[in-house]
Amino acid sequence: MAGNRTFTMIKPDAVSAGNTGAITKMIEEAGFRIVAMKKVKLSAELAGKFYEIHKARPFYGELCAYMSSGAIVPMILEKENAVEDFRKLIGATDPAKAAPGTIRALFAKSIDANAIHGSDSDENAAIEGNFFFSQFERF
Ligand code: 3AN
Repeated sequence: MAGNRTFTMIKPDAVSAGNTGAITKMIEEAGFRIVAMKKVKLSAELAGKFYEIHKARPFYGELCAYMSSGAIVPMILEKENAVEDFRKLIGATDPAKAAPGTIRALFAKSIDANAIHGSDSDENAAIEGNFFFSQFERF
């Protein structure tokens, strides 16, 4: 059975462009409830830990440098079929391939500065949510 929670982060390009509010509005209007949310800046070391599963990929170093270059807004979200529905709302990793109307099509600058993250499985959603939020930060 599909889970009802996913994890997201609004990435540095979208936060610094002032799109946090517009993106959060789209998320809520799509029927997701915000369970937890904050604004933080990762160190390169913490970004490296978060993206450890991508360690072998050629863009790992760049990705960690990018994700620690500015503030991000991590959130835990709730909705039926959350992981799959949220991946649809954000669109493809490469904004040039993202469907019209998706968050990445509207706000992403490039394949690395792509505005937003969405967990790819229930298991990773739980791991990623636990990385950023304690039990006292979920409502
Ligand atoms: P998604 O975030 O859509 O699940 P993944 O898991 O393939 O995409 O990649 C994780 C992150 O790594 C992406 N959000 C993106 O920022 C970055 N990334 C993916 N592919 C590339 C690439 N070819 N060049 C640079 N960065 C990439």
